[in-house]
Amino acid sequence: MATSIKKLPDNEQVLSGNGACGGCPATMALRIVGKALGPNAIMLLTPSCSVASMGMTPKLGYNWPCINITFASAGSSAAGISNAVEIMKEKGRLEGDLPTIFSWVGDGGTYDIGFQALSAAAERNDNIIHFCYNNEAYSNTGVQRSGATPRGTFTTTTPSGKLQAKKNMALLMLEHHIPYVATATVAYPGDLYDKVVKAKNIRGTKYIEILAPCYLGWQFDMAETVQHSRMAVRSGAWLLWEAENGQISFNSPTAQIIDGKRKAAPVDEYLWKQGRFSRLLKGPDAQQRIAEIQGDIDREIDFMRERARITY
Ligand SMILES: Cc1ncc(C[n+]2csc(CCOP(=O)(O)OP(=O)(O)O)c2C)c(N)n1
Ligand code: SF4
Ligand SMILES: [Mg+2]
Repeated sequence: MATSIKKLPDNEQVLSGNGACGGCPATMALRIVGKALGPNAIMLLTPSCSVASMGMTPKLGYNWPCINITFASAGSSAAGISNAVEIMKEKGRLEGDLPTIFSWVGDGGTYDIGFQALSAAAERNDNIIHFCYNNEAYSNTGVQRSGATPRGTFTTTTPSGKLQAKKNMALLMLEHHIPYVATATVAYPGDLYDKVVKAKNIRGTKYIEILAPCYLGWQFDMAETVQHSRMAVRSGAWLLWEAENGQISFNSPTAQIIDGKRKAAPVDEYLWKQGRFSRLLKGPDAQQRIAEIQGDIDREIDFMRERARITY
């Protein structure tokens, strides 16, 4: 059973008054992450909504030392800082526990622009946590497609709906043989909290990806963030899983969908509630395109069920 939201610690690493939109899923997720990591951490950020909304020194919205870096260098910069603090500790120049070094990066920065350095850090198994908050688009620059954008989505660079399926980034990270990989989303805060606590206590590269439904890109009402997050999981469009040392397990309610104990909700309702699919749903080939999206979801569920049976 995941930790109840009522039992989460009181510490707040995300301070009130930052510049994010109301109902921002990235900020919501970061708040939970902060409760799990605590204050002894160093945060790296690449250009994104989370940078745009954090404010400026001395009025930063995040209560950690924060470093803004280029997209291409999140993996290498985090690795460098992690190695530096370990050497400082060895030399007696750092007292107390080592800080957790973590990157907080969007899907554009993770799936696309920063993938190379992240892949290299994971292959070296550098002692970092990479968080990808995945709002399925480049939101900060006006909603362009990314490798995480699902098929059929309208963005400013896919005006007739994206034609390609999204890639399975968490699985790609698992194939780097890192000790911990997990997916999460804001509608299940206890699940997210538990996964971050686990990652914090594991040495090596940890990758946690958080689905972050964004009202701007997905086109729904700001107050509905959590509802969309929950619908993504219930329809199987987002799967909750974790892998410790390569062994995949699924978390509730995805576990019941994978086991066949619960049917995934048809994707139709999930699509209809989001403006980003509206052009597709009004087109003459709507049924065929919905079927393609449902096909992507069904294939991914079948694939992950089989992939979880493989250990090495
Ligand atoms: C090398 C480089 N290319 C493009 C940009 C412009 N840029 C700033 S934020 C951003 C979007 C990032 O998308 P994502 O990582 O998904 O974060 P989100 O905006 O969705 O929070 C882009 C393309 C940049 N700063 N640097
Ligand atoms: S555009 Fe989306 S991700 Fe960006 S600050 Fe607003 S709600 Fe958050
Ligand atoms: Mg994004």
